[in-house]
Amino acid sequence: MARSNDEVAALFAEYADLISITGGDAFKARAYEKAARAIGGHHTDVAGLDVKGLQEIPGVGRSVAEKVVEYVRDGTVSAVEELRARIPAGVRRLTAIPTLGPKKAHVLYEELGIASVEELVDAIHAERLRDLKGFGPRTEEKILHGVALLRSAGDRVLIDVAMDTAETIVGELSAVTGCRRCACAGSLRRVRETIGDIDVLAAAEDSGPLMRAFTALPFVTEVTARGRTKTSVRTAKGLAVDLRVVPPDVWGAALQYFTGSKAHNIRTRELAARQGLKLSEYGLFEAESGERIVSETEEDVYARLGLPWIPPTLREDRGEIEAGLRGELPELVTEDDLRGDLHTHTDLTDGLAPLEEMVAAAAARGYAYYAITDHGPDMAMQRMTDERMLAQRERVRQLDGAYGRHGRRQATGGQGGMRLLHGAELNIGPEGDVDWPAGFLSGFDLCVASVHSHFTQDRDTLTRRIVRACENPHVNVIGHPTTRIIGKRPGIDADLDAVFAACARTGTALEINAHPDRLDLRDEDILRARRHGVRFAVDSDAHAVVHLPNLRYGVGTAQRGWLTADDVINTWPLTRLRRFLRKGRGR
Ligand code: DGT
Ligand code: CA
Ligand code: CA
Ligand code: ZN
Repeated sequence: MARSNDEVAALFAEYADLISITGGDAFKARAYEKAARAIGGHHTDVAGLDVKGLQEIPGVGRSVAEKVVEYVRDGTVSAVEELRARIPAGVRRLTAIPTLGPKKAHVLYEELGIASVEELVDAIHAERLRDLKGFGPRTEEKILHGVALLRSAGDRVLIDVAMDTAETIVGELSAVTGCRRCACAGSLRRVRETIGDIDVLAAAEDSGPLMRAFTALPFVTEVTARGRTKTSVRTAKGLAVDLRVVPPDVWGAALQYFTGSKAHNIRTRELAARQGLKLSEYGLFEAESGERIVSETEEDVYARLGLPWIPPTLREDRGEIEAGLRGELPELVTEDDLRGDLHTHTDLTDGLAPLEEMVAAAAARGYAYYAITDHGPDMAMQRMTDERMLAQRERVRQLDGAYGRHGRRQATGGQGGMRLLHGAELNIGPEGDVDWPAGFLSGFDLCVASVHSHFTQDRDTLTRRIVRACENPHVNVIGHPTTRIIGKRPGIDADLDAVFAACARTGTALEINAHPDRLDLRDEDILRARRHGVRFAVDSDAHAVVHLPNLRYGVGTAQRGWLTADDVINTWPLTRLRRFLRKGRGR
């Protein structure tokens, strides 16, 4: 389940918004925002810390610490409850509009009494915002665009949120007596970037105990449907979960059916029909006699249809059936194939953890190599200088090879320890230039370069800008290539095929940023890029130790883009990787 840290972080982020919405102290709001980030990224569970221990977390002062203790003890914080009581929930919903901050939400509520997204849209169309200070036609346009983004995201949640809950449920149900098998199905098993509802499948002779255990889970707040084979609930966070329980001998057919996608199932059913068979969640049947042929495992079902087992991440009817029939399914990259992470931060810039902590945690994950890529000086708020970067490089060289798989410093160093690469995340400026001149850049082992601003340039300018970055002999990876934030910011309007071609031509890899709110490149773009012969880097872009495991979502996304290990540079042995990073410039 989500650790208490995540709950506390969400609570403090809400508190910061509430302070702003109620016109409270801006400094205090910022302090809680900062505390939220620090606690969310902290590696030890705050539930186990006292006020003193909590204050050792950077950005956590006494009153923050006391609120954490109060939350862990009571499940609520009175200061937050007081503010919640003062403003309608609809006003808080306003702050979910990506283009509307809490300050503007405050003005709208105070001046016009607007207390819901619907009222806001009506007010804009009635031109009632025109008289407010700081709200021009341009703001109105931006707000409407934000509302559209919010609505297009619908009630779907990001994959990590759903995964945490789903894994807890599967864990709990697996322990129920009589449960023979239990697993996630649906879009979660296919690792889609957002999840509509969680589908859990279990196998048991008697579904009763499983259904009872399911509805009794502490975070289940509402039972929306109750039956012998299917029960649906809602969790405290508003997530919908379906549990289906089937007899053990139809496990495979049920898992195949409920994994979907719907489009994939339609194709498999057609395939069955053409062979005089009928496929359902209960098995594969002889159409005429109704006799069941197979149902126990997914492999059996696919095999009887003339197909190899198809990995769930491919089941979107994007050619997997045809490729399967021809015996040409790709051997997909897996998390085990990854030897390292090539885009990570430390507290030298906007990361939360010091270098040693990040490196120790990476080593404990069993990586063979790991790159530190803090921001360059062009992101002015990061206050990077040449001296600071070079001092970090010194420390990186000292730690190179010093950490073993146990995540601790080895006495001898070197032998078999994790290798460190010193890099940077460069900023691709409006013209496609980056932070440092070639002379300084040549000192890095690798450079990631990413767009962080000027998202709305015209298509030609954006395209030229990124192509120019690819042509820089020191740029090895284009970070989060489209810059989208799922549900919040659309990707930039560049000619991606031109970018992909430039990457292939120049030996620049495209990142698959594994952060669950980015997943950038996305699956469909990966499929396109792959046809250009581009290489990829699946990276966490970790800003804290707890972000390192996000790599799994990047791997899922890579699989959805049909990538093999050979397509992904951070599965390669270090010598091959280093050759790629030289990009033909003889370093
Ligand atoms: P979601 O929940 O919107 O993220 O997406 P899914 O794919 O999890 O969709 P969901 O929860 O409605 O259904 C789970 C799976 O059950 C779906 O992937 C395939 C199967 N399924 C559901 N309804 C149908 C249907 O009407 N026809 C077929 N062939 N399969 C269905
Ligand atoms: Ca679902
Ligand atoms: Ca469902
Ligand atoms: Zn980054």
